[in-house]
Amino acid sequence: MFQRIDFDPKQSRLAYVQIMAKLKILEFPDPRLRTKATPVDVVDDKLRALVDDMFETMYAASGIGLAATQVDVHKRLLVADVSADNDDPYVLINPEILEKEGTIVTDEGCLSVPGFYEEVERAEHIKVRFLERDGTEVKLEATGLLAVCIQHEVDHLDGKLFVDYLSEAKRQRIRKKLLKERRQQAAVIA
Ligand code: GNR
Ligand code: NI
Repeated sequence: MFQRIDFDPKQSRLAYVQIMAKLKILEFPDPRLRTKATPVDVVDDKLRALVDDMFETMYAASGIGLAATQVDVHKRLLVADVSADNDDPYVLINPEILEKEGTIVTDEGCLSVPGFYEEVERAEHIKVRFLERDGTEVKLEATGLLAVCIQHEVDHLDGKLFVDYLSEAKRQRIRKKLLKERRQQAAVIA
């Protein structure tokens, strides 16, 4: 997102500064959430601007993670911050989960499935390899909520949602409720 700040008559061109922007989050059952994201090939300023917008969007929605898929950008990139004070941000570009160990059951929610929380079983410890926001490759051992969050976000990049782990009946109930809410919201706006 860019905002025009200045006009330089000598150079006869516009000057811009970058400003952050909150992005729209896709909601289940939007078919775009089923897209498999493709790897990021260059980590440049344009990608870092997207990362900043994703953090702004995630913090504004009080989420602990956000995958690019959720903001309709189908690149392999996610942000996360599971800290209480929103002061421990992680950027994972082209994440690959190398190892999984143990199991943990968490009451999961998703910004793309607003208002629904259900138990999901995941690995409790993971080892993940990714590029950081400066493009350097790192490996991270994550445990507990951070490990759960990264697995939830990598699922998004593969077009998968936490509701896919629930029974067909539960998933349909959630789908119907969300569609009904959206119809009612549309009626209020009209
Ligand atoms: O904000 C979120 N909370 C959460 C809680 C338990 C397990 C996973 C998550 S991720 C979710 C944000 C989100 O939808 N990320 O894709
Ligand atoms: Ni989610």
